[in-house]
Amino acid sequence: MTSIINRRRFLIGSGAALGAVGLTGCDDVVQNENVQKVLAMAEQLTMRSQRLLVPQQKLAREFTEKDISPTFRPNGTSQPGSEEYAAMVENGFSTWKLKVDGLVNQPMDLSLADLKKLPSRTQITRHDCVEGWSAIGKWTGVPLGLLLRSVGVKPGARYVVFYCADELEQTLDGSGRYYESIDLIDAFHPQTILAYSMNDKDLEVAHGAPLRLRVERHLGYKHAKYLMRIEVRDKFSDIWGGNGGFWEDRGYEWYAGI
Ligand SMILES: Nc1nc2c(c(=O)[nH]1)N[C@H]1C(S)=C(S)[C@@H](COP(=O)(O)O)O[C@H]1N2
Ligand SMILES: [Mo]
Repeated sequence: MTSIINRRRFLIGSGAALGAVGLTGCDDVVQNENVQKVLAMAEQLTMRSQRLLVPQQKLAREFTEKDISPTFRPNGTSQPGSEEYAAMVENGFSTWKLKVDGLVNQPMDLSLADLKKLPSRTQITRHDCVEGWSAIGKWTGVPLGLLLRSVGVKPGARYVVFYCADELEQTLDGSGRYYESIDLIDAFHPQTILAYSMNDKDLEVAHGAPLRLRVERHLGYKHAKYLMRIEVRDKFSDIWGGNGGFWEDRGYEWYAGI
């Protein structure tokens, strides 16, 4: 057990360091504050370099088209309640932007159209909810590692925090808003994607439109829906309950590996 944890720590360290090294050749581009240039840069990054960055990561099992579940039940929030979200549904998410900030060299706001221009990955995987149900779905989206290397992860970064549009619990201080976090190992895992499509269609509201996380070697609650912001951080102990996620603040394990 100890050796697994140590190896994980070691990989987190080297992942961040390599991320920073990978950046140096592209400084000119990231200084430019031009989303299009960063997108172009992302396109040059290949899955091969991603594999070199964090080698030896086990893949979650992938299935075939015929395995796709005829019904995939929505869970947790199936319709965020805010007026802001309703307005975005109304305009087809044309005003939605994903904020990417924190310990990155080039913070930015990306539209859905921007994200769809990036290289994508499609995977058919099984979603396992801790409540005891599973379903197989087909997901398409942007590999998170590719996005992170495009914006450039700063040394000292260890986690990626995902902020969502929905409040699962109504509170006065806003602590009922859904959020999640993963470490850089999982962030750079080849099957960790920001999915905008499910079963060959635009992601439905019930499943997290316009963008949700797929982090395939983890239980369902890590797969944050309704993404609004991604923040790269050195810790998460200073966010809300300090445990790294909505359900983690209510007693669930932070590391929900399967
Ligand atoms: N923003 C947000 N993300 C969320 C949840 C939620 O309530 N809000 N529920 C989680 C849980 S417990 C599960 S099992 C999955 C369900 O995904 P689905 O609705 O596509 O089935 O989303 C996860 N991500
Ligand atoms: Mo779940």
